[in-house]
Amino acid sequence: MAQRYYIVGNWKMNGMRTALPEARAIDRAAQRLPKVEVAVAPPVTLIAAMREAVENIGIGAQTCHSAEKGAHTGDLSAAMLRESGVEFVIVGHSERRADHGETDAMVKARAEAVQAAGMGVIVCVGESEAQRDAGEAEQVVARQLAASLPGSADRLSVAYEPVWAIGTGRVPSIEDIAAMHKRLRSALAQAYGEAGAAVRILYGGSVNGNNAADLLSVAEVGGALVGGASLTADAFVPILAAAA
Ligand code: G2H
Repeated sequence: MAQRYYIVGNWKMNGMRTALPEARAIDRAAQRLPKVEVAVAPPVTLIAAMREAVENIGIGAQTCHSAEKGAHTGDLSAAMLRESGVEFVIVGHSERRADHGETDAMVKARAEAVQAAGMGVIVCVGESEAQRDAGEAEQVVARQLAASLPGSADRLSVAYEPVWAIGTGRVPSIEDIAAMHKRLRSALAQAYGEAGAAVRILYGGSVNGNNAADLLSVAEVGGALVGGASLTADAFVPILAAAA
């Protein structure tokens, strides 16, 4: 049976209430494409309104704290996010790692907190351009993954996002993506045994309506994490159609 791709829009720090019509249009498209699992992670400020606005897509958050509660000004716990209507959380995005100093250990703790709150989690990993140029991409990403993974494969997805491909319009070659995803699959088997086979590995970094079909055709690519091209239905729906 053909696989059901998981296509996740990461809205990052974009979207006010004026973006709700885009969410509704994406939701209508998702209803027409039941073979695709569609989700969007909007800014936290939009979660409640999106919960009201959509029926056919999952709603996620872009990060969370690992603690249950406490003196962490500005942070949100996994339980708080779940109560706000979220079904999954992205952790370890390279922008969080770079802008907020999130380490592999912090990412692992956050992933475990998300799972403990009963939600799905997407753990992001990816190499820098210098690491790719030095021929170290696979080792770096495998090491990052091993240190960032939660103890359980429960409702876990992994997103491979080369840092140099994020928002740049550049993507790795199909061969490089295939090699990396194969490496990640074996790392998941090492971490979880048979349970690792159920973990979806998404590709992220400059995915758009023109390249989605090629990227999704790569072995072990189970979906996509999409930034800029998920902000409007016009840009996102062609990616969903490519996954159908
Ligand atoms: C990578 C991706 C979404 P974009 O960060 O996670 O963003 O598709 O804009 O490169």
